[in-house]
Amino acid sequence: MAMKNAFVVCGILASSALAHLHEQAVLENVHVAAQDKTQTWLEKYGKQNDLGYTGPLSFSHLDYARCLEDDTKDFDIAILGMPFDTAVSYRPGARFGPYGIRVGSKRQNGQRAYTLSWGMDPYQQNTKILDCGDVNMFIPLLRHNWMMKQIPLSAYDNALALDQMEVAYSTLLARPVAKAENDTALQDLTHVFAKDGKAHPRIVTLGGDHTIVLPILRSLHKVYGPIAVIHFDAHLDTWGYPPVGGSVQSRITHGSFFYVAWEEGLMGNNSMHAGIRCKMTGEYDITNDEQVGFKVVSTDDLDDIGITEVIRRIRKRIGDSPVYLSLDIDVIDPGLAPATGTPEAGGWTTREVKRIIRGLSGLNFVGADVVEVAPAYDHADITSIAAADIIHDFLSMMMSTEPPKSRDERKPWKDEL
Ligand SMILES: [Mn+2]
Repeated sequence: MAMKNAFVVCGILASSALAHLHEQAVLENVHVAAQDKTQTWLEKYGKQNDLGYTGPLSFSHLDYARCLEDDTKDFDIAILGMPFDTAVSYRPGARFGPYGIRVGSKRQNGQRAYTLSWGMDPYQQNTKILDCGDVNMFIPLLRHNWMMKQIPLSAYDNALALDQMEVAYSTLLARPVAKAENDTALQDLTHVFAKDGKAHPRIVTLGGDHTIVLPILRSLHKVYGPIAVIHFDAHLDTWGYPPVGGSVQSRITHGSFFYVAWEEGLMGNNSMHAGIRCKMTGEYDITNDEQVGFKVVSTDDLDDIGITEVIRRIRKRIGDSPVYLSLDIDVIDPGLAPATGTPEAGGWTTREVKRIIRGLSGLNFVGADVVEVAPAYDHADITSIAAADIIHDFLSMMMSTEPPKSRDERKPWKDEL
């Protein structure tokens, strides 16, 4: 035993001496390099890379461009922020949503994006994804005679804000796609549904309160005609209001925009809600909702019929229509996504929502969003991280021709003998 211990001690001494020599060599190397200044950072340490907690803020560290003013940048999928929150019924704060979701995406990047759930990496699919910044809500100060006048713009005038968002969305939709048209590497059939027969980019929008979907649907309608909607939300958002105090604009809120979209003929009659659990005035709300063109998968339906049947019902109703996916973060339980304007207890888990999204792959998506993230109510970025992760799923979903197989289907489990 004593002999054995002696060997161990010798071993430790030898390895510590080696470690010391190594450290000294590294230090001398650094010293010499600093003295002669011949080695640049690139030569010595390589490429300057952003870490999860460093670098400028763009979604998942993607290239960032102000695409609305710069038409030299092309893309297949654009990330676009809409920092609008002046049509909410309860807590404001979703104007910080695009910023919050980008913060939540900091640990995501294009170098390590493969997941076991998908069996793919959305950044390696011959598809150009670009963060196009936010719809500009710039408020100019103009000199008028001797007075400085502040011109009321979007945060003060919702009609103007809705027009800004529609113009911004339409501007990006009209850009040519980056990749060759009809490239089958991407599940991109936009040219099949577009009235002009051309491929159009797809936009993933960061909200903003849910009202932003009205100008988005107005833009999409000009390109595609009426489309179906898959709507993840705790609330119906199809409530129609009479004008308050004679103001037509006051009818357009984050709880009524689908009703207005229906009045304007922007949607087909085969849309679908998923995750509904809000309190209603009664069955009338559902009758009204069906008139607007929706059917409901409620939060509790998931327990009763299971995820596979939830996915089957949504897919069957949407069929081959071009479809827009809108996800209100309040579809997730407020325990897992507290930072939202109108939280409702007893929601789906983030994992359940992500699994349903995977099951929707292969539908003809023309655009998508995550809305109602209000970071001021967050804890440790939990909601923003969930929202950013869901958008990562959206990218994979929009590029897939069918739902990913489970890990077990891809590579059957074998018990060890
Ligand atoms: Mn909503």
